[in-house]
Amino acid sequence: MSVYSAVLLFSFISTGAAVLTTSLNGVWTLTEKEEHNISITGQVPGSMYTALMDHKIIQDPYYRNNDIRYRWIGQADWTYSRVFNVSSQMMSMANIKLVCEGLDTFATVTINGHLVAETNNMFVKYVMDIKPYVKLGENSISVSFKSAVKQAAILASNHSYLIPPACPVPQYKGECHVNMVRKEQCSFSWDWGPSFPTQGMWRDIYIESFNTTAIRSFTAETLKDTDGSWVIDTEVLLDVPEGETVEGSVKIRFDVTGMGSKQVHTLTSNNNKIKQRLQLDRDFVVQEWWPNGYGAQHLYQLYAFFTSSDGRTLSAKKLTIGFKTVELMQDFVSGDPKQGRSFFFKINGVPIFLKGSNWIPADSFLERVTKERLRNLLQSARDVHMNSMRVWGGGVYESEDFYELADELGILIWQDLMFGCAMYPSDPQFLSTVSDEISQQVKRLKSHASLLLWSGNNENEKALRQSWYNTDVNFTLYYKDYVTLYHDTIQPIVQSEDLTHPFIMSSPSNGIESLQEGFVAKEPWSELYGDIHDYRYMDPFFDQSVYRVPRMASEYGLQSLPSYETLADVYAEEDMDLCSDMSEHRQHHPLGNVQLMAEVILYLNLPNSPDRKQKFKDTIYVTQIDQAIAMKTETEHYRRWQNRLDESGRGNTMGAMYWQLNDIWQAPTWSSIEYGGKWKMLQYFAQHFFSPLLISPYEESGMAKVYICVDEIKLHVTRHPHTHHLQFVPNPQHKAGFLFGDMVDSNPQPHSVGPKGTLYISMYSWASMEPLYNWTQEYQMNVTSQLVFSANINNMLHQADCIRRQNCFLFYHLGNPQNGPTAWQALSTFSAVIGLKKAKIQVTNIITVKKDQVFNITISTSAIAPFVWLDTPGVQGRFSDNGFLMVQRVKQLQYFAWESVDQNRLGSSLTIKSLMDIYY
Ligand code: BMA
Repeated sequence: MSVYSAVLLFSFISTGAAVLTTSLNGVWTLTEKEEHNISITGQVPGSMYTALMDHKIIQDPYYRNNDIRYRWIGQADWTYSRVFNVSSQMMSMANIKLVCEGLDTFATVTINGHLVAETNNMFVKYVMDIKPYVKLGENSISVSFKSAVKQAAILASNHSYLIPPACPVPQYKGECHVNMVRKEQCSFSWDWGPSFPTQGMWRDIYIESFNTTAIRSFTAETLKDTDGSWVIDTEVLLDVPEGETVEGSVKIRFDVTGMGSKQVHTLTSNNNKIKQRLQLDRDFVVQEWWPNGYGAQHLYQLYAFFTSSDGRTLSAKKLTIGFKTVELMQDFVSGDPKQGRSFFFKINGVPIFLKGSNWIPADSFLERVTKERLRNLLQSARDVHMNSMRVWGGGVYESEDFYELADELGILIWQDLMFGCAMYPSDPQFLSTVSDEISQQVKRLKSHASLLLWSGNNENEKALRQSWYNTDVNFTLYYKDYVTLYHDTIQPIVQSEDLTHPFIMSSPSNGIESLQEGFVAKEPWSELYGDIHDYRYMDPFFDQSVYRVPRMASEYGLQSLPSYETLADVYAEEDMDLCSDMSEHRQHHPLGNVQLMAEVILYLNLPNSPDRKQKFKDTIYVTQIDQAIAMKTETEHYRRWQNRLDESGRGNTMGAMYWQLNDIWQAPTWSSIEYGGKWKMLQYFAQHFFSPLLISPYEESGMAKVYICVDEIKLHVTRHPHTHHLQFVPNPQHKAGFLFGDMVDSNPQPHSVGPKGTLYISMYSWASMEPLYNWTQEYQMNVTSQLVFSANINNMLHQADCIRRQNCFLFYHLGNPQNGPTAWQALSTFSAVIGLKKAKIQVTNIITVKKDQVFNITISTSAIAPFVWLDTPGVQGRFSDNGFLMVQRVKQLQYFAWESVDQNRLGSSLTIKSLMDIYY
C-alpha cells in the first residue's frame, strides 16, 4: 500500500472505535508429545518441517532422500501454542474474533483450554468468536493439528466406496488418499515433487476486536457499458454478530477522483452484504488494464468504509483494481457444426493468443515463498513475453503477493480450482467445506485485474472419460460424483460470485461442448473444442508434424535435468550421475530417466567424456537442449496455426501454455526455471518463441517454410480528417481466421496494414562461418501469423552448392541479426550433422554497465557453435540470451545479476560451452 493510500485509508478511521487488529504471527511453541517428545519454537506462518530444520533436528528436507527419512514427521500430530495478551481496550470491545487465514489442515483450536473450532480445509479462512473465552491479560491459545496422512486414511476407510486413486504410483514416493482432504494435493507428492504433508498455520493469524461491525470482505467487478462507459460493481460483506442489529452506512470511494457512492443500512447477520454500483463520470478517462505486450497495466485503488450512524468510520478496506473485459469466444468456426467451435479469449475486445506456462507451488514449505522469489519468477515470465499463466489445480490458491505481481506485470491468470488428477467425494460434509472454500476464494481473487478464467479442476474430466483410475468399474457412480461436485455445487457458486470471468468445468475440456455432452465429453481432448493437454515423450520432438492442432494447448511439456549447480545443493558427490540411485529417486515420472536418454539419442549423440562428473554435466546440458528444442517446435507450431483452419476444421489455435514454469524442489522435471530461480535453456528459448515478432521456420514435405508471427496487427482507419476512431471487431471476411485488432468503421479506408519488410535467408555449411548462399523475400503481414516463404530444400541445397542436407543449415533474420529476431533451421538431426568443428569461444570483454548488477559481455568464436551455453556457477542472475547458435564471430550479451557481484567475481565464475565440447 502506498503511503498516500495508507494515509487516506486510515485517516477515515476514528481512532479508538475502529477494528483493532492484534497479530499472533511470530514465535510459537511447537510440540509433538506422543511419539517423539519434541518441544521447540516454531515460526507462524510456518510448518513443522521448517521449525525442525531451524532447530537442526532435521537436515534440509530436500537433501538427498530425506523426503523418505522424514516421513515420520508428516505422520505425527503437531501442536502449536503460545500466550498472548488481551488489553483492556480489546476487552472493552463487544466482539473479539480470531481470524485464521490458513490452517493446514485438521486443526483443533482452543483458547484458555476451551474448544473454539475444529477445521478441515486448508483453503478456508476461519473466523472464530473468542470473546467468551478470553480474559484481561495473559491468555493461551493452542492449535493442535492431526496428521493429514492419517486423516486421509480414516476418511477413505469411512467412505462407503473407494474414491480413486487410492495411492500415487510408487515412483512418486508419496502418501495415499490425498483426494479425501482439502489440502494442497501435491503435498502428498507429485510426478515432479516430494511428499511433505505439512501441518501448521500457513497464513496469517490475528485477533480482530471491534464494537459494531468489521468489513469481512470487499470485492469489485469492473464492467463496460454498451455506450463505452465503465461501472464498478462492489460488494461489502460485514461481520455482524448473531442477533445484533447495526445501523450505519457503507461508502465506496474510487481512487483519488472523489467519485463514490454511499448507502445507509440496517444490518443483521443475515443482511450483511451490501452491493453498490459506481457509475464513473463520463469525463473521467479510464485507462484499461492490458496483458503484457498489449499495453500498460493501469491499476486503480478503491476504498470501502463502514461508518456508524454517529458518523464515525469504523472499518475500512482497500482494493487494487483494473479495468478490463474478458470474453471467452466459443462460436462455430464454420457453417458446418461438425468442425467444432473456437476457444479463445478477448481482452478489452482484442483477441489474445495466450503465451504462457503453468505454475506449481514454488516450495513444499509455502512459508519460504517470499514476495522477492515470486517477483523473480513472475518477472522472468514477463521478460520472455508471457502474457498468461495457469495456476494449476493440484497446488494452492496463491498468495495476495502472487496476484498483485500478476496485476502489475500483466500476466493473465487462468485459475484452476484446487482439484487435480483424481476423483473426489460428493458427500454432504465434503460439499459443504468445498462450498465455503470456493465462495471465499472467488471473493478473494475475482477483483484482480489479472484474473482471466476459473477452471473447475485439472484433468478430472479426461481422467473419468479415459478411466485413468479404473472408474469404468462403476462409471455411473463416479460420473454422478463429478456432476454433483463441479456442476451442481461449484459452478453455481463461481457464477453467482463472479459475473465478469468465464468458468469452464475442467482443463482440458471441450468448453461448451463438454456441457452439452453432459459435462463429461466423449473426447475431452478433441482438437475441435476447448483446450488440450498433450504430452508425447517418444516422438521426434523436433518435428512439428507430430503435434496436434488444437484450439488451445494449456499443457504440453518435456522433462530436463536441472543444472549441476542446483543439484549440488542436495546431491552428494556420488549422486552426480544419471544412473545413480539418487537420480532414480528424484525422478518421479515413471521411466523418466530412460525417456530422457531415449530422447537425447533421437536428436543428438550422447556425451562421452571419460570424466564421470563432466559427463553428468554434459548430460544435463543435452537434456536441456532437447527440452528447449521440443518446446520451441511445439509452441511455434501452435502460433503458426492461429490464422488457419484445415479441411476438418482444425486450427485457429489461440494459446500455448507449456508445462511448467517453476519447480518445487531440485529434480528432473518439466520446468523452464529451476528451484532457486536459475533459467534452464528452455526459459531462454521462450524469449524467442514467445517473441512479439517471431520468425518461425519449419520443414514440410521437403519444403522450407517460414512464418512470421506477431501479437497483434493494427489497421489504421481514418474516420474523420481530424479524429481517429479505432474500433475492434471480428473480421467478417476471415471466418476461418482472425485479423486481430482489425478496425472498421462505416467507411473503412485502411491506409496501412501489418508490418512489412524483408526476410533474409542464408544457407551455411556447418564447417564455415561464411554463408554459402543468400536469398531475400519481401513480406507484408495481413494476419498475425502468415506464411512468408516457401522453397524446396533440395533446390536450395543445389543453388547453394551444399553437398547434402547434413552439411548445412538455414539462418534467417529481418535485416539486423545482432538486434532483431533471428531463426535457424537444421536440415537433419544433430547426430547426423557433418562438418561441425570444436569452436573456441572466449570472453573478450566484460564491462560494468550498472555497478554490481548489469554487465556487457562480448564473446567471440572460432567456428559455428550450436547451443552456446554460458553459466555463472556461484553467482545468481541471467544472461540476455543463452543456448543460441553462434554464426557470427562476435556476439554482445548482457548479464543481469540478481545479487550484488563485482566484475572480477563474475568474470572468474563465467563458463562457456557449445555442442562439440561434449564429445571427446
Ligand atoms: C499434467 C499435469 C500434472 C503433471 C504433468 C506432467 O497432467 O496436470 O499433473 O505434473 O502433466 O506429467
